[in-house]
Amino acid sequence: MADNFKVADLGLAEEGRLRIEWAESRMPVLMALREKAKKELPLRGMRVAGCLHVTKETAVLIRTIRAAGAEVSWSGCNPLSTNDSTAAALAAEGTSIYAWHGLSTEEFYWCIDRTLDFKPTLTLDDGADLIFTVHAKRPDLWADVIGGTEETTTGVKRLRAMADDGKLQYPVIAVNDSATKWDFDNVHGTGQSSLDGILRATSVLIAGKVFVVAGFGHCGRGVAMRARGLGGRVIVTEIDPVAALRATLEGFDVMTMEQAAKVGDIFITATGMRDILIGKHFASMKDGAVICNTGHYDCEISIPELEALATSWREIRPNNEEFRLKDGRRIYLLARGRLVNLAAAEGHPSEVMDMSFANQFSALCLLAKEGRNMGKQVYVLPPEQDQMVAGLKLQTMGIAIDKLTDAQIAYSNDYSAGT
Ligand code: XFA
Repeated sequence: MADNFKVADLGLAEEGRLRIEWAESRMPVLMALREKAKKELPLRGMRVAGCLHVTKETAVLIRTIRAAGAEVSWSGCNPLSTNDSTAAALAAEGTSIYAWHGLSTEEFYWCIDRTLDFKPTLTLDDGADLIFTVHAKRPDLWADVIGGTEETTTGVKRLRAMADDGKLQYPVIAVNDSATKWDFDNVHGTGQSSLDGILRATSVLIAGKVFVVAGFGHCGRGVAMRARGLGGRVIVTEIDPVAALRATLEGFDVMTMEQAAKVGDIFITATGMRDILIGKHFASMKDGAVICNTGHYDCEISIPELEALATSWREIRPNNEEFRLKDGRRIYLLARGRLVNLAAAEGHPSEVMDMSFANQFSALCLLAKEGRNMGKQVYVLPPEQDQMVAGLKLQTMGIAIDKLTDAQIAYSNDYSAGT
């Protein structure tokens, strides 16, 4: 076989193909863009290097990029997110892919280097590792790269800092900042997958339980909505008065964590801040309380303080650890305080990735067409792009919406009518 890939086991390709086909059946927007691209070949002649989680959903994106006429070289952006059967299926169908589950830091950079040897004209990132490598180690590639895209908030933040310092060598589109990406990702992706993780790790009934959500940002709001939908009695804790008022007017009980700690059955942190659940909270929780995190880091729950209070510990089920306190009360910690939706479930559903990746694909097409005329800055996709993605999603769901009439458009543009 060709030497343009390195994966764990090519024998897993058939299993991988089935996974990818299942995802394709859940990702109608990307599939519609693929059908159109097969005819128009918007990426003809492009060489796309990607560094993004090798999942079945990413495979649907890769197949779409290739169908649009580009050659592709890929590596994973996280050592633990690579699905080996997906990687095998991609290698077997001719994608130059360097990814396997559990690779070391050294191997991670080796894989990135291989995708850059392919001399890309476009780069696609999740966390900006590929762009950073191009900038730090491969000045020889700068002239050929037309542009890049970035999937995450963290990556976009770093790239904006680079652009501000005048260090960015080519235009980058912040796919993260499209409404049809982060809004649906955070609210609906995190909302459902977090409940999914809690259910897989505990199999408890949510109905009737007091369900405490720390943080009412997009993620917390998604979790609170889904917990309520399953019949939970949902409490929200916040530090921001506006978010707290929003939660209150949406009908949630708002109180301090100190108050909530005494009454909660299930706690989930979604704040992006440290020390949300700490010793004094554990000390007042009810027997049997379940605690978990779906925020950005694994420091939202203070595990050292929980361990300090516990007299014994055991793993009672996968992703579910029982801590017994001195007075006999038990607290159940899910997924060691890491993201419960990744560790105990399967992350965002394919339907959510469909929208993110439709934006990724459109951003690549825009760069292929216009990138040479764009400055060395961080750009966001225009609002029409969000409307196109949302419109396609609705269409594939069989949902029609109204259009403004000419008279209505004239009315909305008419400022002579006064108040
Ligand atoms: C793994 C993703 C990360 C998987 C893959 C396999 C499984 C679960 C790690 C990831 C991200 Cl850091 O994919 C998840 Cl069994 N995703 C994105 C994702 N989430 N992210 C929830 O699913 C968004 C995010 C996160 C975690 C933003 C900021 C910080 C952390 C890639 C992906 N997911 C779909 C997987 N469906 C099987 O393709």
